[in-house]
Amino acid sequence: MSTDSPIFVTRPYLPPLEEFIPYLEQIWTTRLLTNGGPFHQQLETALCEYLGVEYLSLFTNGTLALVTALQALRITGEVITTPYSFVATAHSLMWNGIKPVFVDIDPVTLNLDPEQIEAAITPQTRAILPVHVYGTPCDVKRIDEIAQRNELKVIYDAAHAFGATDTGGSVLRHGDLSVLSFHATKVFNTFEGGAIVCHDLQTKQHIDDLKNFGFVNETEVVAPGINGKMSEVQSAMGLLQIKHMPRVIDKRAQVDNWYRKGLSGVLGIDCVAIPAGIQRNFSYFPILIQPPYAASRDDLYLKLKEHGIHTRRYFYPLISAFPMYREFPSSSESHLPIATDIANKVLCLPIYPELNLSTVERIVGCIRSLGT
Ligand code: T4K
Repeated sequence: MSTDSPIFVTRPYLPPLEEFIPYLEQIWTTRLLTNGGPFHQQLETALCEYLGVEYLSLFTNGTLALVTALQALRITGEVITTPYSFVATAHSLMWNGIKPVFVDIDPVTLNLDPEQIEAAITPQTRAILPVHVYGTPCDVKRIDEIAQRNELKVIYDAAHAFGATDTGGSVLRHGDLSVLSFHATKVFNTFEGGAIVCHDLQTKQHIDDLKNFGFVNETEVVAPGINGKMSEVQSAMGLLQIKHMPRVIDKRAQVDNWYRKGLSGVLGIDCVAIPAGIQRNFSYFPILIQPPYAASRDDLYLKLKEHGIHTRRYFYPLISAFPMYREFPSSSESHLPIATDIANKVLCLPIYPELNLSTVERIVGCIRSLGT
């Protein structure tokens, strides 16, 4: 048993408290607490600029943003998605009465395998809901081609992809819509929070109406919308967090680099590959564990926990293995061999800006010693 204080998979970044007080003072003065107040408006503008996107609607969390994104495009029927994600991805479909159709993932990127998508399309298919897992961009070009050829919409679950870019710019520019999460555990956090990125003002206005119960003015309601609004305290936190983002991402990059160096040469431990031309956000540090490493993934997970190192098995179990999904024909393990294999091998190591070299060395030391 470890006597050191526990190390968790993440530790939310918080700017110095004194920098937040002036924002709170302003809220206390204006009494504008929510419903599209001034900080909310400023944050939408600031995020568009920071992320390099044109239109963005803030939400109170990523899950409501996903649910609303599907409603905004009036998606029904079946949607093709990945089983290798946080359960909110598929839950957003269920909340809309849509049937998820799971297809397998690519063994390198761990994202939806475009090869498998086309075979899963039926006359009921209306959209594809891929996830940029760990912030690694999907094969957007091929997904786009498949969607165009089959007249399908594409909504990217970009919960992990804040600030990630490919050679053409923000990964959020792809698809019809992209959905972000600003949860406490994310690279950029507003405690809870999320957003939908879209390409035109009309769609943004529709999304804004949907997140406000469907009101278009004081007396008219045009759709059964939800309350998905981000509050002024959350928005103020976002405005302050943006100022710290470059340093936060640099620090994360350093931790990523320490792990890659420290774990190189450990047989049976693979760091997930870095695709070329991608600017990452270092949101997670997943490793894959397999023989000849001496311990199983679950043994390593438990042993590290005994040492006070709380890793997470994101994403095990697969979404398709949860009771509300496992009866779907597309959920069978034989249909999802790669995702099943990866879910049994993956472990996400602690990564956050304040993680120092000596702690990373301790984590790496434990992994090295348990593997021999
Ligand atoms: N799509 C994808 C692909 C997602 O990954 C997510 C969320 C969503 C959609 C939905 O977005 P949101 O509706 O959440 O905005 C966490 C998060 O709750 C969840 O946001 C995230 N994905 C998922 C991957 O991870 P848990 O249950 O693993 O979190 P929890 O509470 O165990 O936190 C992990 C560790 O972080 C803790 O051991 C300690 C530390 N922690 C956590 C919190 C919340 C803190 O130090 N402070 C904190 O406030 O789900």
